[in-house]
Amino acid sequence: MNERDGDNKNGVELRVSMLIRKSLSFGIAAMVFALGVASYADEETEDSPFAIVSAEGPPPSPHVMGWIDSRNLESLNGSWKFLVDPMQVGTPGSLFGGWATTRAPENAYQLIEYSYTDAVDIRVPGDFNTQLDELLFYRDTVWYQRHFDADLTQSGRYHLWFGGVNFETTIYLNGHAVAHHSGGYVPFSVDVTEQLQANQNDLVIRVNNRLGADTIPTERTDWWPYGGLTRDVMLVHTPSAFIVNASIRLSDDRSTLSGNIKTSGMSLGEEVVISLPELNLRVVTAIDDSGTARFSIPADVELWSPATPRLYDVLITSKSDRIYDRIGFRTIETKGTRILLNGEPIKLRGISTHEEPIGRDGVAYSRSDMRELFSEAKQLGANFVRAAHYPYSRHAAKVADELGLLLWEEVPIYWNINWQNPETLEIARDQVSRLVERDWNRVSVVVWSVANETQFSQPRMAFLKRLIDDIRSLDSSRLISAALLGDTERELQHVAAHLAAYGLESDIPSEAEKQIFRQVLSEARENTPELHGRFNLVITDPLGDLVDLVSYNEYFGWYYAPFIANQTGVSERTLRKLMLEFMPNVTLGSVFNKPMFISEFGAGAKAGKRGEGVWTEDYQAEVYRAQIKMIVNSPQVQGMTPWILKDFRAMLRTLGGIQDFRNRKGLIDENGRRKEAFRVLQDFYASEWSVENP
Ligand code: GCB
Repeated sequence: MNERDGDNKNGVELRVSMLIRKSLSFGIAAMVFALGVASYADEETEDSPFAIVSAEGPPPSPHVMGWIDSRNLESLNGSWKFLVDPMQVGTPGSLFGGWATTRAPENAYQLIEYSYTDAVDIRVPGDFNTQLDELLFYRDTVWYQRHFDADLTQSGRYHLWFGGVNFETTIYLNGHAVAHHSGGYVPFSVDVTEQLQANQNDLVIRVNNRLGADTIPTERTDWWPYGGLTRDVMLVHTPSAFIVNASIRLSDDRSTLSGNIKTSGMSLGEEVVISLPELNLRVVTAIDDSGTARFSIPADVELWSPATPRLYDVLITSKSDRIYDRIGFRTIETKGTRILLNGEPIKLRGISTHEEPIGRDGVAYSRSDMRELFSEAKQLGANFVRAAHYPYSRHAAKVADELGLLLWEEVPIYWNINWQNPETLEIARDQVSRLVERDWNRVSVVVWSVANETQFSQPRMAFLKRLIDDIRSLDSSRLISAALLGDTERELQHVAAHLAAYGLESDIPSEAEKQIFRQVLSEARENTPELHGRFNLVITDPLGDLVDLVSYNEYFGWYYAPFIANQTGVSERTLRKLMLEFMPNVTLGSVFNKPMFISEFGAGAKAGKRGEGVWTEDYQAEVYRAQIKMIVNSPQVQGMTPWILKDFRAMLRTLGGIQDFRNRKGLIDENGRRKEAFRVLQDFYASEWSVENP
């Protein structure tokens, strides 16, 4: 035994005796727990092949490893072993010694209270909530395990690459905690060259999908917070000197291609070559002292657009490395209240989505899932998709590039965020920069959205400004937006006053209801705008100053009537009927000289339910008709993404027989059955409103 071992042993013994003494006052269970901790600590010698460096592990590489599909990869997708751990007993240091490695009893007397060998199988990628019935609502710790071999005959570096893990994870390779990451949905990688073995690598991943007041998103979301290894897992081999990531874009005047190539291990002055064979372009550049190579070259490219989704082969090579992708080029900008794609005005005929496939439960994780979902958007006549409310897998933007769909990508800063917590801000900044670094070459992506329906406050402004500044410094070639909420209380008061005035002229309300309307009007405050038959809803949220596209979520025809009914006592039926008639008299605008965008409107309908009233396809279709009239009457509005393409799972939606934990605002149901409103929107998108658009 060498001196260091001796020291360790004494240290362990001291800890054991202190823990036992402490535990006596708490009884046997506490003592067993103390021994559990101590025996785990005993394994923490550096000589042990399964030494745990720390329970949490270091952060992953700070930058996204880009161009991933062109690299030397071994997929670690497939069947993994899976353990559920609601009591956190697998956490290293616990009573059971932690589950960070695969262990089996050495003899009949050894007590080990977990086994990966006998555990259930689970598919990666994919959420765990919908793979095992009992886990649908589960929000806590789980463990994944698999073995893999690595070909260590090649020199260079090995990296574990994760497309996204929801929501907090520690990666253990051969017993070492090699990385810890918080914040789901975005890719990260870690260099594991030092920990990798040729045979039988033991990869164990702890995932916790619990969300709280300080996480992003927070606990309360109107979508399913699918947990687990929801995206691809891969072992990537690179040379020692390698290209980490690269961005390439077209200049605003559409004359020049320029970009940055970020490298690791390359020396100053080393050559990097960028080529676009179809354009006969080849640029030679060199690494600067920050390890980055930059280039800029005149180019006459065929522009990408929804009508002509032209992509080019782009190759980047160095002495030791080579990466490749298919990339398109276009410009997007705003001019006053217009949006210009490739210098031409465009209206965004959009639809919102969640990352769920058609006809199967759970998260959409494959390219074909995304192709099927986005093809349905194409069938609708859309040229734009709002990928709400979080980053999707990398496949989404690739499919959109190919199909010719413009894309809005978003981070899950949704409803109530703890704006004042610096750790929450760090998670958000990490999500934003990883999303941008992953998709900055995706021509389809034209909007980065930093938030959805967040209430005004100074801390919120500071938080979101930080994110917007981060994005602008990483990528200035796209529009920034946020789905705003407006001043809901004031707006509802105005809407109520307008409906009252309108209702007095109508046959719909009863005499008693008209009496209430008179009362509402006489009580209408001074700040109610003139009741001249039109209602101009004007967005004033100061966040509008910081974004390029002023987006607004509104639910005329769906949510507003029950609120007003509760306040006034007028029946919801009357209010809904009046509202649908009144909506064409509403104009949506903002105080900013910027394009406005309706990022949500919608109504719930159960597919196949026909007739009168809410939840019917007929009512949903009526809401769409009225919304369309309202939007056509709003000159500042340059596009929209109604809520939503497909019914989606949501814990908020409990109504049995109708919702059954699904939000029913889809234009198609979960199996792809189209509702009447699909046809209404499809007809509109084929109409004159969008005729000049590509
Ligand atoms: C919203 C939210 C969205 C919800 C939707 C609804 O405003 O942005 O996440 O799912 O309303 O259906 O209420």
